[in-house]
Amino acid sequence: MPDLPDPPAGSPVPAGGAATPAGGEAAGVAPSGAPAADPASRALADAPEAGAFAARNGWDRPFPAFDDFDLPLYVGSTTFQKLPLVADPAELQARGADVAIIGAPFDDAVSHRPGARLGPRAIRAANYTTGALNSLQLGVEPFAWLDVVDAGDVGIVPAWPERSHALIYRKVRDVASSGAIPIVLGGDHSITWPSATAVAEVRRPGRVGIVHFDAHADTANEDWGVLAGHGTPMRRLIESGAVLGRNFVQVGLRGYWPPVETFAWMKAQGMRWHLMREIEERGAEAVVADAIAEALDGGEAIYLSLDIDVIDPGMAPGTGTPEPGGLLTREVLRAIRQVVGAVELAGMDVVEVSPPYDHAEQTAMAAHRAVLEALSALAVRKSRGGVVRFEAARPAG
Ligand SMILES: [Mn+2]
Repeated sequence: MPDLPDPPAGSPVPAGGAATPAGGEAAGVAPSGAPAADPASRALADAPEAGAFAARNGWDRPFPAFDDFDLPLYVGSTTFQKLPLVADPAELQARGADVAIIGAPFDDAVSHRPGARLGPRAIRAANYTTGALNSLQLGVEPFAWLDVVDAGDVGIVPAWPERSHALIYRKVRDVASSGAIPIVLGGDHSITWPSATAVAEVRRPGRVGIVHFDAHADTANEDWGVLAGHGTPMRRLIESGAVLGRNFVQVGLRGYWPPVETFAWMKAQGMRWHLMREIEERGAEAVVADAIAEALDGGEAIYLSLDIDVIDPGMAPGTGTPEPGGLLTREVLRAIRQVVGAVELAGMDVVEVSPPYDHAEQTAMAAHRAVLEALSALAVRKSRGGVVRFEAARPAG
């Protein structure tokens, strides 16, 4: 905190402690209503000069001003870390930003608890530090190296999933086409279908691998007959040709879903997955290292999809389909540093944060830090002369 400047000479803090309210009893008002003759009088005229009370109470001191960027996160602008809002694709293109945060406040496709539509706003607000952040784990100030902006939310309306998915696809494509890395805040996991499709289309279909952290495979053919549920996006990505099955790697699966026939389909696509049991036995770091190699087996860059329910619900309860027995928050944050530090990141999403089921913002904070860990790892890459932006990007259109 900056030091307050010294108060001006003759600081008008009332002598003798608390001020007596003006006009109060025994305030020394002359019977005629004329100004009191006594210089110590606390009385004011009926129409005091502007600022008279400020001077009396000490509110005319030259207090410091702060940029919005440095103010607390609960004050002022509601963008991610109070970063500049750059929603216009042409402006984004001209600016040449490294990363753009996008909100996808959509949860019409959930199978159980709703609420993830409120995720982007909660994630953006879930921090107590602002300004020039300093990553202690990576020893880098992410915003000193990266130009990060907030591209705003997709203009979603409720109960129109086809429109929502189309608009998510368009906005992510606009951002990716500008060369900036899109980091999308969900929203339920169905948003990964349009989001990763857009990134793969800009980068080159079939050349983007996916590392997908989740308790669930999300590779069902349909949820109660619906093809675009939050249990189906990974199958749509592979079926449509946006992503190859052999470059699609899942980490953290556990629980009692999906059924055996779905795993048979996944195997037939060449997909690879790492159960929670394997992480328990080998440790997260070794498993994530394998996942990176598998996703890059033919891929050039990686799209990272983080379903917050990969974290144990004891640490991340604010989610729609909680599955006990998951990763620790610290393991997930380390895994993100590991992935982003090792590969070219093409895009990322953080999904399934449902604030109504959260406690003490712990799930929103985990999601927020997941984004910061990715940004910090990108900053390390750039500080070492590495590539962050996608320079071969084609113009939006
Ligand atoms: Mn999921």
